[in-house]
Amino acid sequence: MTSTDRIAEPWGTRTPYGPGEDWPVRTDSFLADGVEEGQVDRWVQSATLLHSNGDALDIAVKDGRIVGVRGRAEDRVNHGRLGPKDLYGWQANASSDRLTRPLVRRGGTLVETTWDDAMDRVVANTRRLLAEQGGSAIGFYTSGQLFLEEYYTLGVVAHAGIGTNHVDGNTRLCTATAAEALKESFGSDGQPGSYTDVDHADVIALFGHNMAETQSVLWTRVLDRLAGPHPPAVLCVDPRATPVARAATVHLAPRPGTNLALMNGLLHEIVAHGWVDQEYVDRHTIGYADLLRTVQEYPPERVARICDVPVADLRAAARLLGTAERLLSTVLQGFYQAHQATAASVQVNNLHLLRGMLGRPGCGLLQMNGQPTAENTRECGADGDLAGFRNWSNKQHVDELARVWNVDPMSIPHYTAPTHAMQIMRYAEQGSVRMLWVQATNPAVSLPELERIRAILAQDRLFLVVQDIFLSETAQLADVVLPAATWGEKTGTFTNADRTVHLSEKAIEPPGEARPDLEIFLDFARRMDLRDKDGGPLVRWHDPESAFEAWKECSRGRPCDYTGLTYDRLRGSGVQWPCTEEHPEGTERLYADGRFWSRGDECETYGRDLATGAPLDATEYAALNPDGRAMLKPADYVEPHEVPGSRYPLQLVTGRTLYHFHTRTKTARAPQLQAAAPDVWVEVSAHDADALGLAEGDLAEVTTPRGAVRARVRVSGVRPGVLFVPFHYGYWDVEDDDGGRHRAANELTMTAWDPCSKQPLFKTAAARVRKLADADGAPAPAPSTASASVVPGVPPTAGGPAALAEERLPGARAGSAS
Ligand SMILES: Nc1nc2c(c(=O)[nH]1)N[C@H]1C(S)=C(S)[C@@H](COP(=O)(O)OP(=O)(O)OC[C@H]3O[C@@H](n4cnc5c(=O)[nH]c(N)nc54)[C@H](O)[C@@H]3O)O[C@H]1N2
Ligand SMILES: Nc1nc2c(c(=O)[nH]1)N[C@H]1C(S)=C(S)[C@@H](COP(=O)(O)OP(=O)(O)OC[C@H]3O[C@@H](n4cnc5c(=O)[nH]c(N)nc54)[C@H](O)[C@@H]3O)O[C@H]1N2
Ligand SMILES: [Mo]
Repeated sequence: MTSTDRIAEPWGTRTPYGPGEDWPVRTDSFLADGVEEGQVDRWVQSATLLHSNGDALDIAVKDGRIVGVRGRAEDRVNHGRLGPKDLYGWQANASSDRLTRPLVRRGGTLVETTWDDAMDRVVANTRRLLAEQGGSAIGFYTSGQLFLEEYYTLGVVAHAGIGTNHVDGNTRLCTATAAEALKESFGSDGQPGSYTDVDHADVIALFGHNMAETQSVLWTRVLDRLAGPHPPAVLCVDPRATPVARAATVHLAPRPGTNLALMNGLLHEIVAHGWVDQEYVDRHTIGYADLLRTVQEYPPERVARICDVPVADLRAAARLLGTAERLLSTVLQGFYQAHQATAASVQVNNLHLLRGMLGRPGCGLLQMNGQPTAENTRECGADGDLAGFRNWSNKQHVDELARVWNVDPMSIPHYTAPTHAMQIMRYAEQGSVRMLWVQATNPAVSLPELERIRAILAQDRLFLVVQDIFLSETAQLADVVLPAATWGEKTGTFTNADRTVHLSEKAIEPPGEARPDLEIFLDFARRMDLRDKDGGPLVRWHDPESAFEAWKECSRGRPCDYTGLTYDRLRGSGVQWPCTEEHPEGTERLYADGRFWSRGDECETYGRDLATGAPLDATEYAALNPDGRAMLKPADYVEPHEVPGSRYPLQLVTGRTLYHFHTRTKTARAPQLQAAAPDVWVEVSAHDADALGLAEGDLAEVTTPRGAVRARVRVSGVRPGVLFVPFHYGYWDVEDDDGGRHRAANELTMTAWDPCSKQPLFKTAAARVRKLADADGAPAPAPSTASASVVPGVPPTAGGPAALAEERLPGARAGSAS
């Protein structure tokens, strides 16, 4: 065993391997100070929850408390490895400020109450609003961080029980574009690729994805390939000097908001050089001629001007993609949180279709997920879509779902597309949504234009229910707060970005009266006395395993078929769906046979016009794609909503750092993680810092037309003309003159979204920055990852003795000293 400071060395020790070889095992663990592995009472199977990678781990339990975690060597996803958030993040569970009793607002303040009182209020308001206005008065805003069983139950309750179309998740901010891009190209959601594609690829391309910081164990796999024989070439498309960019063979740092132009330029070169797999295109796709017409307009010189990248780099990137034998691509928020999100992400699908790079080892396409369980939100229809990737505008699909739920098809709202989260907020603002039930998400920090969001959530006329584990910024605005149990305290399954399903078992009791989210939903259904069409209970299950069994029936015959899985089967390694009687081992890659879920009677959607988002109907779709092929859909580039001008001369992008998760309710309560990135910062390029008289550590103010944020200046490798602010810092943990309301990146972002996926734009806004005060002798509180200072002498981030974690390398004996 080796002890490593995993704050300083987030990816740990290299275990190099070559193409087609198995990724070696390396077992990572971190236990509370003074606890030895031999003293642990029990190890309880689970997987990581602070990103979408689904790294399997065991939770160490001693005296009824969580005392640490250890990666599961036998799991297909991580082969034992864990990242920094996984190693240290579990400490938040035991935080002394967990919510332990329900709260209700009395005379303006939140006071403790009983479950009966809290739930009675929720039920009374639901009944009153149903009587006065019907289901459209009630909205549900859920998460990508609950378990499959919870989403499925919520979906049934909200759609068939309450009968509202206003159901969405924070997945709208996260992977709505992944889902939409997959639907547009392949007819249905469902991730084509597999993480094992890293083992085989000769080119790995990351589009707007800082994998090193956001799926750090997957990046470890890439690093191990890079350290081994015949390493893959890496293409990075990101305006910042991320760790991915530093490892890249070619790094394109485009002007933010120009992804579609860039992709069209790359496809132009692929076509012009004859790098198209014409046989694949002819047999399996439609739309080639249209695509050709569009990309013809994007020669490299034009694209280089739009994106402001060197034309030679653009050509080099196209050559990598065009000559790859096994191309693995990943796409994430640099593409998804932008104004032409779906259109740009679809071009990555087009790249794989043109090159015939699907369904073979190494030829992977990962329209990534971000949150641990976002995949399940989508599958179960807790994002508003119909459960099992069913098409709300296809009567047969609605009828089928109604049969599974034993309800009248008319009781499942499907008269129009499900209301997306930003529209639910708009209805709440206008007053037609009068009750909003928020679970496991913190919109008062994570939605754009926070001043507006706070005003909406704080309205007297809106009955706000918040189900959380801490008194988040959102919970502080609630009328009723329901204390939830979380990971480690409840059982359930969840599915990662490569369709691997993991079981996470309860390890310890939740604190106080906190209850699993599933129990809260079941209790609500019982108290509401929700019934099916024969008068039986609408929700016929009573615990996680029976909920899973019910979901299996709903998934039967659909792309995300879980019928071959059981809880018992998941004790061991995770398994990739579809998993059926015919494919009991699960399915590594989708579309290996060139068959897509895109026939009119199968597809999840009839698709949209990529430019306007206008939906197609069944007839138009049938004419477009009669044989159920993959669809090559082109789109023209248009400028972002806000472009720099004289008042706001810069572009602001927001995003993440390695050590924090979202609004930090968990990671700020893990001392090693909080110390690594204790406060907000703004990244400025050396060029702009010079021009604006800013230096490392100065206090600055970033302003957009929506608001202002005060942050220390980090002079980083970000593209000139671009500012970066992490969105992790809300105000629950600051006490100052304005309650910390100058810290959140979303004070700056705008109310606007992609026309197809309805995903908000977090990555392009016009901004300016000015100095407020000189540095007080210290550098900015920013870590040395993508945010590393380019100023000499700024020390790299380290965790010290408190952050020493163990690594057990191949060949090392358990328990032996290093
Ligand atoms: N450490 C950590 N890991 C996480 C999370 C976390 O909070 N912290 N959250 C999880 C979740 S929910 C998600 S969704 C994922 C997100 O994971 P990522 O998408 O990797 O993270 P982001 O930092 O949001 O954005 C990625 C990159 O997009 C770049 N970018 C900005 N604008 C543009 C543009 O116009 N074009 C291009 N090509 N790139 C651009 C940014 O510079 C940034 O480096 O991470 C997951 N993993
Ligand atoms: N500016 C900007 N804004 C962004 C982004 C960006 O890149 N830039 N990214 C967007 C993306 S991709 C995402 S995913 C969102 C994330 O945004 P949020 O979902 O708002 O962020 P979290 O902090 O993860 O909020 C989860 C909440 O659930 C609570 N919680 C944790 N576990 C449980 C549980 O088991 N049960 C219950 N009931 N509650 C629980 C936590 O305490 C926390 O309050 O932010 C989006 N906003
Ligand atoms: Mo996300």
